[in-house]
Amino acid sequence: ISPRATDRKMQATIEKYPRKNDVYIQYGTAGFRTKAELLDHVVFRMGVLAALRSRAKGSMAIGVMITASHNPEPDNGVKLVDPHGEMLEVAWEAIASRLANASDSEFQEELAKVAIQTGVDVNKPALVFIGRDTRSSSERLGEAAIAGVKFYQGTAVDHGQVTTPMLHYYVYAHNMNLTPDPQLEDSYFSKLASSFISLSKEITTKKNYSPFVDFDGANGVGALAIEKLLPRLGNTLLLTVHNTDTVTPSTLNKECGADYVKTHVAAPKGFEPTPNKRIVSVDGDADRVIYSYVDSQKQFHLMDGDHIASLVAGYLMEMVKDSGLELSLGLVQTAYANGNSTKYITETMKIPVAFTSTGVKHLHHKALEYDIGVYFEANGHGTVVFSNNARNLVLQAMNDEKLDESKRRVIMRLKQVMEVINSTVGDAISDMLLVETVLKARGWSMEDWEAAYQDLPSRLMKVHVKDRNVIETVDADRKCSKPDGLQKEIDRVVSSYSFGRSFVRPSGTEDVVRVYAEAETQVEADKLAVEVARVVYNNADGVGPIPS
Ligand code: G16
Repeated sequence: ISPRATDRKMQATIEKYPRKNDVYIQYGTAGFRTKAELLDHVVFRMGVLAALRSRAKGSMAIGVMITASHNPEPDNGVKLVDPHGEMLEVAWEAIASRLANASDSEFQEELAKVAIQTGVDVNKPALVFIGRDTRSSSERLGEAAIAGVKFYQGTAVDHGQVTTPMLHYYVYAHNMNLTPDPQLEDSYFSKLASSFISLSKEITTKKNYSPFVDFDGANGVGALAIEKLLPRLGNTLLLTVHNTDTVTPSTLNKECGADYVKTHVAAPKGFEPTPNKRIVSVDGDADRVIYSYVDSQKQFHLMDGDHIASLVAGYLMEMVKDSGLELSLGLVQTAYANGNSTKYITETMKIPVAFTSTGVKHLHHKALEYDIGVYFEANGHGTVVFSNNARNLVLQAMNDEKLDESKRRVIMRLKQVMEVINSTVGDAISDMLLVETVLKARGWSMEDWEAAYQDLPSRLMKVHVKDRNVIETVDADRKCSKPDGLQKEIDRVVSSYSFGRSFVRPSGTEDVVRVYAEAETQVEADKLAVEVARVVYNNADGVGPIPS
């Protein structure tokens, strides 16, 4: 295809996926996300862009994932996966937005400009992997993505219903020649299961650890994936799987799943929790995980991403010390991290914490600055990344015949832990296996884990406004720079609460402004959240009922 050519046949294909309205859509926190019926042209164009990106990356595979993750079923979304399984390079997000917002008649010209600007060789082959969640609109949108890839003369490989992290892994494994394409699924599950089983065999301390877990699949693709993993785990982890209805559209993420459990601070519906038994909830595309349990007094306990981060970082830190390896370890959080978690991690565990804006792409990037970078958003999205230096030192040490036996054992375990982790992106299933490994190694029950530190009471709220983009933030989302005067008002409100902290930011995935508040008691945290939500409502053209 000549990038300058405008062709009638091509125009006819473009018009099969017409841009139905002129509302601007932006590549946000996790790609494009909105009502599914508004997305056909966006997904088609992202198929085109993925083929272009593949050419720009020497014909390596690029991923296109159709999902709206934690959002309600009528929504959908699309995000691109770069060659090493990472999120799309930030500079290309603007290109994606440009193509998505071009009118039908301008699209070919805009595409030609992008091809010239990025200097792609349009004669090179292009390969795009497509994956989708279980939403009723996802199959149709998947076809639109395939049509987009073909439009730009690329090869589309449809991987069907997969979790987001599975697609990230497939892209990485293909480009790294780790496994032949027909075995990608098998390789993903075998890698997780075999490393988890090896770790489980080695760890003998059991004490208060029990292998029985209730798994909440959010009625989404995570429920399908876990069914494939289960037979491979034998009796190392005894999961009872709930919320597996991937056929009835209205059930997805409805009163269950990681986002529901974290936001409502409540057990998922769909089954009766057994007292003190661990509940593992994943979200609609299984890239987030939240632990919880209900005690014998029917009191609910939440173990969110902050707790997972401290558990995992503490274990890794101990291994680094015991191994004698010179490796830097740090943790990355966002403004949503509970104040007490940050205090515990920095003051008690003595692990440095860095802050970034919301969005795993920001955290991932920051985590790469350490040899071992642990990052988790409070909502359960996160993983651990290892530098080349860390990987090399571990491999060298394993082959060092003079190494003391106890150190060798620690290093072997560290290597297996690296294997169980999906470092390309947050992966609920891999994260669960990691948490289970640490709990087993520590011999901990949920109560033991929870005893590490106590969360400050907090509350999350959503405020509906006319245009959420009037709110702009700085300082890793912790301060509001626009509209004028809003931050001053928030500071005034917060100053009258003991241990009060609050911030607001426009969501990148939903049409709302998010409000976070924490304070000394739950009553105060709730009150503070409502007060700040009203400040937002009044200063940023709130719509609908006044927050209460
Ligand atoms: C996505 C992002 C996360 C982010 C979440 C909420 O998650 O990948 O990093 O925390 O959206 O973002 P926002 O507050 O901007 O709406 P998911 O699981 O929905 O893809």
